[in-house]
Amino acid sequence: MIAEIEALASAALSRIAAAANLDEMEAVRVEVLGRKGTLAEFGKLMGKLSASERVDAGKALNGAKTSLEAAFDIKKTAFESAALNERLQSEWLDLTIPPPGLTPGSLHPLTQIQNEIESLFFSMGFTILDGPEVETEFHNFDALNIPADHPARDMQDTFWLEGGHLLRTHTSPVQVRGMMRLGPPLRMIAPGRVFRNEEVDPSHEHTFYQLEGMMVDRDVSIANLLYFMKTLLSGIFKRDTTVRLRPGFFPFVEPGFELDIECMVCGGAGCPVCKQSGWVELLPCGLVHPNVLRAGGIDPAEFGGFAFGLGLTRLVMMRYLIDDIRWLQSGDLRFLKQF
Ligand code: FA5
Repeated sequence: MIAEIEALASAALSRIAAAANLDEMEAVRVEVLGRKGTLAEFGKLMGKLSASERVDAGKALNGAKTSLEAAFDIKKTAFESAALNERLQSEWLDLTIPPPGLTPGSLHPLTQIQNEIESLFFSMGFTILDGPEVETEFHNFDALNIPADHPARDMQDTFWLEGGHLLRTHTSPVQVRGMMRLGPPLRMIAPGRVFRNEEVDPSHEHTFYQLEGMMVDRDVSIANLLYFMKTLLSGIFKRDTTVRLRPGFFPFVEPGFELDIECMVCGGAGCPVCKQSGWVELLPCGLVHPNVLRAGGIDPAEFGGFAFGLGLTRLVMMRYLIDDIRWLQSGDLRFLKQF
């Protein structure tokens, strides 16, 4: 009987090894190990054996059972993990593939030009600074040589907030923060959003972008200022531009200039963007007023500087020949997709 059990076990082990799938293996299990299976039949015959034969046959039966169960378990685990792997392979999803039908977005034209100007000035040793959009009266006006009773306060219609705060009307307050934080010598630019309580028309928004620039050092002159203005314009337009420089009044510079660019939308012939004048105010600038240097903690007897306040939104209009400033904040995808 022992020999028969061993023969049965080894035949069953071979069938388990050869089974191609879980079903085939389950059939062998039921046939051999099941309640009515072959091993159970051997169990029933035990009673007919002598006591000593029963011990040996019992051991053989248990041994066969244990080794068959272990073989089943091992093979079952192998089948299950193969099935899992197959499923993982067939159901694998690449979540990084963009969904069909969606076109990728792009940077807003303003951001593109801002990035270009930032890398241009960064390459010339300028630091890029940021300032708060909600400003104090001190930084937006007083420190820029515009005291409370100064008529220049009316030049920029201000959105006033509570507690002496306001929405900054220009990026010039970042000059003051830059001087205070970094001290001289200083080369900085500060792009940012500014707000004015203005009538909106093809060239005026209530919310628009400027890019402030400032250089403070010993012996800074108008020649330095003009060099950086020219480098800025040729870097952005990559061709000759027609500009005109005229005196301009800003309390924080002395002397001050208005740098206008010939309107590129109409080629100087006159259109709604340039209010039929052929020129667009783009880049006011000048040499920093001593009072402003003092407010920034810098001694005007030792240091001088220039500053400019580029109309970034208008520059973008000139670069891409946009005939109405309102397109830029319209969120209209037909407009934005062109860039
Ligand atoms: C200023 O804001 C000064 N802070 C600029 C400055 C800085 C002068 C440093 C000297 C030294 P102004 O108000 O002119 O200046 O505005 C600067 C530029 O912003 C203008 O030339 C124009 O290009 C742009 N700008 C002004 N108002 C608007 C508006 N409502 N919509 C769009 N762009 C505007």
